[in-house]
Amino acid sequence: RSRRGLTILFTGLSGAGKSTLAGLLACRLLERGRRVTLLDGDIVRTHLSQGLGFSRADRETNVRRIGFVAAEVAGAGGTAVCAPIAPYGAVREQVRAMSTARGAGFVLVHVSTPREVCEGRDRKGLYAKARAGVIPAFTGVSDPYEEPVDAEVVVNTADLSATEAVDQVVAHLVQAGWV
Ligand code: GGZ
Repeated sequence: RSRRGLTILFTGLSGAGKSTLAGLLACRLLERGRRVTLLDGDIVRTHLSQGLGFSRADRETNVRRIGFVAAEVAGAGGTAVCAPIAPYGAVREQVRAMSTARGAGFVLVHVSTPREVCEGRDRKGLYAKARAGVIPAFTGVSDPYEEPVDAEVVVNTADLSATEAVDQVVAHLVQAGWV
């Protein structure tokens, strides 16, 4: 089993399933004896990024902060599981570079659930608010999401259960020698 640190970055739209999958994956990795830090969007924006909004600059700052903490964790041999939208490819690349510069691994997981499906679910009613203009600059509606071209794993929760999606991520980690 690898003792190298590892950052796993989930990226995808609001409602795509990132938090669910990140939480399930964290449990699976804990069961396999890895030391895991979960950096979920809500927790990060409450603590690490309190006061930041959703402008391009604030999103970039938020995701870079996540990348910095993840690199610290992974650089020390731990596993950081992160689940921001992370809409910008260049910033995702910076996050990758921060971890690999510390000798840690990096795995990008694109939760590719289509916007129509996320909007159809609309568990939190955010898409409706975005359509009504109540929430401005909402990712996938009125703000960009740059589709990754460099994801190690792509999972679409429209086609897969959460368990099946996490199984695919774990299968990649096993195949790549991380667990
Ligand atoms: C996108 C927004 C917005 C806007 C509030 N655009 O589904 P959620 O609610 O729980 O997760 C979304 C979360 C996105 O924050 P992140 O830190 O992951 O974004 S980023 O990586 O771009 O910094 C959503 C909620 O915050 N939310 N306003 N305008 N999502």
